[in-house]
Amino acid sequence: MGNIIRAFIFDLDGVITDTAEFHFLAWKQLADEEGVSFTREDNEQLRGVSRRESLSRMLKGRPIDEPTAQVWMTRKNDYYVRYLDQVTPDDLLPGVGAFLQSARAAGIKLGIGSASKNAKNVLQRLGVIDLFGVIGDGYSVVNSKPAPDLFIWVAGGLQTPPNEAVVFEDAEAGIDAALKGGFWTVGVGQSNVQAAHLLSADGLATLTVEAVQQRFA
Ligand code: B16
Ligand code: MG
Repeated sequence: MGNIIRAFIFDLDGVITDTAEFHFLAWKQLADEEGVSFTREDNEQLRGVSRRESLSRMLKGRPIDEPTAQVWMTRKNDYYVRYLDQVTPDDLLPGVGAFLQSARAAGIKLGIGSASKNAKNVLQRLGVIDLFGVIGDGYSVVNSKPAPDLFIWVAGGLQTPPNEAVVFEDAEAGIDAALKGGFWTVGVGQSNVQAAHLLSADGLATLTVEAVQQRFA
């Protein structure tokens, strides 16, 4: 008998919406103020990783004491949260609204697994927060992606084992986390990564719920 897919768990930034530009502008402001060089290319290394790990990557090995790190992260987040005021339902990535509605109509449980401590704020502004039964965010677990803990936490909340759930992720750290956790995985915009449990797609606009279910059945 094949697998029954009962739950979909979505990463937020890069899958549901694209807040990477706001993260970049906020880190860039902090970096400029502190005389640290930081480019758009550097920002690509920060996708999907926690705020603390993002700071380390921004600093590229430059030492920082922990109290200063905390102050700098608070400053970056203050800048970032100001940009979130601009987020509206129009900022859902293409195909996301229709895909979520059709998954719900098919009786699939929906969850979020985001590294961001701002995930609920963003989902609220996008107007989709009520579609998700469980929201795992930057407060939910200690070990962030690439540890599988966050997705397992969400799957537990949805009362669905990993082998009956699909994770949708754009970042390498998140794809590693999902595969390590034993989830079926859709790699969004990651056509170069290949694994037995992985389906690559440009975005939700190019997928249907049935195609995802059939791929992992
Ligand atoms: P915050 P995701 C991630 O979101 C972002 O991709 C990453 O750039 C960010 O550093 C991380 O959230 C933490 O965000 O500073 O708001 O807590 O892709 O896991 O939805
Ligand atoms: Mg992401």
